[in-house]
Amino acid sequence: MTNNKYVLDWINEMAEMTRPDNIIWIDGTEEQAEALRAEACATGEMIKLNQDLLPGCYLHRTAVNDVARVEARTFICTPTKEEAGNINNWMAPEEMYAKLKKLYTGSMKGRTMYVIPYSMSIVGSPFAKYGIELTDSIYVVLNMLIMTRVGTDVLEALGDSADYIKGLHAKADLDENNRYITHFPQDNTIMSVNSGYGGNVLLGKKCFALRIASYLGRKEGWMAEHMLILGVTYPNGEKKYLTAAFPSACGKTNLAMLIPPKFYTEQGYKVECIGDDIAWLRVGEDGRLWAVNPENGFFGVAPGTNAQSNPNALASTMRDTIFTNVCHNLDNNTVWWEGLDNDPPKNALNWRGEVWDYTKYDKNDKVGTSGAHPNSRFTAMATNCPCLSEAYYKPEGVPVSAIVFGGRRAKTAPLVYQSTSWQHGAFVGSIMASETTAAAAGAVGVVRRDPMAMRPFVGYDMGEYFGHWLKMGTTIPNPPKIFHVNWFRTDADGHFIWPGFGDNMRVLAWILDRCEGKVGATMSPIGYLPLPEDICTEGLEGIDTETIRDLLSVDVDSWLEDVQNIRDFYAQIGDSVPATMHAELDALEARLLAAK
Ligand code: GTP
Ligand code: SPV
Ligand code: MN
Repeated sequence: MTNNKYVLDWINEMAEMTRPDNIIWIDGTEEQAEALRAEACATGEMIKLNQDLLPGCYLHRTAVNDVARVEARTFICTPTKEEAGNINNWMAPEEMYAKLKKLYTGSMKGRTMYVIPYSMSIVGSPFAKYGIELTDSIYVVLNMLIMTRVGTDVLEALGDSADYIKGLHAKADLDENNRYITHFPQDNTIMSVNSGYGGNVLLGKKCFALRIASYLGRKEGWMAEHMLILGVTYPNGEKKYLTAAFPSACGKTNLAMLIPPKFYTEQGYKVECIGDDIAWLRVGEDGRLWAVNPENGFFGVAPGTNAQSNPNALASTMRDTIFTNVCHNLDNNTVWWEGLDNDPPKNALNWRGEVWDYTKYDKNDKVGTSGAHPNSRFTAMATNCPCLSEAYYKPEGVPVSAIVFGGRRAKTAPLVYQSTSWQHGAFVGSIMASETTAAAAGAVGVVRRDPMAMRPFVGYDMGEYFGHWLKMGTTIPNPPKIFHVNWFRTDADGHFIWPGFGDNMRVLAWILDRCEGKVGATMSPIGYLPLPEDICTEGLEGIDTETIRDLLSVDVDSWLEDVQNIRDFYAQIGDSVPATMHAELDALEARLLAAK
């Protein structure tokens, strides 16, 4: 399929190490994909679902010990530890290569190695970057066919160049004690072994489009961020775009596809999706920041997705979708997950493939008793999404008016606030925190600092990454305004106060009005807050301006506690945290103390 010597030599080298029985090149044709689906069904790797109800849809179950990203086993292997920084796991490249070599050697004996040439963003576009993933998993091939642009045109676009990202994935024994997700930024190389779960093995996604790309972005003067991209169309036809960075399982897919409340749609407002997880951002010739979605599909959280919360996501999964670790309804050979509806299947297998008794469900032991795993996912083509924007197809992307940071905080963070400048906005991003979710292995619900929602995804030192944000600000003549939101404040009983989902439009409307200078704000120690009456509550039941006032309140004592926590976190990152960030933190503390 190619004469590219760099590609062929590397594949030979990897095949000599892993020793597959066959090597198959993935050409991007439907015929080949269909043959692979049939093969995966024959071996039990995938289950073909009811083709009348869910045409082109399949179910896959990962190993029980392999259901989420594994941050503790994810490494940035730069020549020095300083380059990877204190927040990333680091190992010297030679040492990691030696360790991996043992795990890969002979690991594909009796298996087939698939060669997947793929592009992140539109093939041939100026922002496109190419990768080749070698894998022994058909599931990975079929997911990559949805999540990225795969095929011979990628090899043609690459030509004789050595400028591509090498990715090697082997399932090996799925041994969690020998599971490694490793990145060698200097070598443009990603190596993943002993896993079969999405974020660990679809190497174009977090490994390339965030960890390697963030490293390249710093070198080349652009940014790779864990952000959705959406467009709002106004009644007069004008379009505005924003990006938002929320940690894993904190609402990016939902916000990206939101359907505004009636009050807005009746006036002619429309929201369209450009991307739900990753944005590559560059300064345009017009002096604005422009965003492209490098992906081609959605790898979305299934639980909680339903006809009310996210009808667009649900519609996206109705055809040509791969479901992973959801519940299998045996009565009609379809799928189910918690939060889909109030009608759990009575004759079903849980995400482990065991007979499932829905009456035993205990929300305090979701992993043990639920039908679908809390981090079960759907892989659906972007083009399936009813609200996909025309701008999705534009190689130059969209100009960004606002950047929104957000986390899952039961307390402290208000519904929305605005930073006072790019620099202050970058600081607001750097102090983000969120309760942990099932998207990564480990405890759930623990508040941890997650700067820019990128803690697990920065391919170099976190302090340097802050520095890159500050530096980018000086290169954008007309930068986006930066905001912070929190949909997850709870009342005394632990219930979410803000209705969220489609109603988040009410907050987006305020944000975009602020960008246009159309609405006022009050100054607080943390930044600009809306006047409660400026958040529209028309048509909202049980929420009035008083509730909004409460959602916008800034509790000085809990913020001062946060300041201490941020100081500790900055210290953990180390000396590379820019002095500007320390100065912003001191200034925040001083303003909070003055307000006490
Ligand atoms: P990743 O794919 O892991 O990066 O996740 P994501 O950021 O795209 O999160 P997603 O939109 O899939 O939402 C994750 C969970 O948060 C789901 O269970 C949603 O139902 C829930 N969620 C999303 N938006 C809201 C909201 O506005 N309010 C509340 N209460 N929950 C929300
Ligand atoms: C996330 O965890 O942020 C995801 C899913 O988007 S994964 O691809 O597993 O990283
Ligand atoms: Mn994500």
